[in-house]
Amino acid sequence: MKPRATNTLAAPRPLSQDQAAFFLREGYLVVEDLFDMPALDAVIGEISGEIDRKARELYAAGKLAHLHEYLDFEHRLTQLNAQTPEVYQSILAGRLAGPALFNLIRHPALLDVAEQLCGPELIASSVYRLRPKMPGHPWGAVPWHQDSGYFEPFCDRGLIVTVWIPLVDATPERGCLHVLPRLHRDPILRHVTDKINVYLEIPEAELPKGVKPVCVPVRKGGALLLTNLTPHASFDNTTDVIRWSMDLRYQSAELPTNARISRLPGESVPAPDGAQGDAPADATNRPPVACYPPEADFLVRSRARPEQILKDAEAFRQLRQEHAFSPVTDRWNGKFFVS
Ligand SMILES: O=C(O)CCC(=O)C(=O)O
Repeated sequence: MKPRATNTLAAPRPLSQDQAAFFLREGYLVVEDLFDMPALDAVIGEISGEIDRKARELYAAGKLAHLHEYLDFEHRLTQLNAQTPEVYQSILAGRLAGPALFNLIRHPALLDVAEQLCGPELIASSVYRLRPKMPGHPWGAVPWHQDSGYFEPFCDRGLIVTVWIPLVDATPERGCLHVLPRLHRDPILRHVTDKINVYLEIPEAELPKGVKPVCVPVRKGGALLLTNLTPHASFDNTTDVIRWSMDLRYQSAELPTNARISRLPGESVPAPDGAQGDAPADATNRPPVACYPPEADFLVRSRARPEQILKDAEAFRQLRQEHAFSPVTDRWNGKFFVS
């Protein structure tokens, strides 16, 4: 993957040269102590509030016998899920879009890092996910994949940075991420539907031989950065603590995006006819809409069009809710996957 040019003017440089070089060489980087605890605790409070709201709704409807209201964030959902999968499913699919989450996506320390890697016209990619990895849950383990496996082929060659943020300490026992380093400059690997029909996966036989997976624990407050072509996976959570995490993504406005922004003179959107990425044959006349069209991107930092930055939490909620669904190219002949 060709690293995108970064702004050399007054851009903040939160990553040291060694850290940035490590990321570009290895395809991943752990940044310790990126977040202040109040920012993370506000998100935890928002998620806990949503769990409580949904649990009470199901309790009132007679679908839940026990609220387990005295259990903490690290344990409550497991007990609720033992009675009904509905709370877990609503959190997973709920597209939580509250103010604390919005503020985390716009957290200045995080945007400084994203800007350093992606450039100054910074888009928050539509793809952000909340992952309560419950002990023993079959959806907890995520097979080897590259995030680009889920995105439009046009965007394979651009950089979309995944920022994986644990909301509890992510240890090997709790199922932290594993990565395959130094593969992100190679062409994308083939993906297929996984055995439980939930995720995409790289078939085991097609995983490059001789590349040793790296287990990457991350403490609460830190983050793991990945490129869109870095193969990664996570395995079982063998503890009794829910390994809560979020994954956010950032890209340059120079990549296809459905963010509501005006185009600047000379700011190019790659053509789908092979100029960038591996556009499928049937897409030659299709304009690139976004790297992930099903959901809404938005501008989070800009020097060239600061008035178009999304700053209002309610506008964020509305944007996410009202976005007209548009499918992603079915490049692996599978069904539509959302994460
Ligand atoms: O959190 C996990 O276990 C998997 C995360 C992941 O695959 C991703 O962020 O792309």
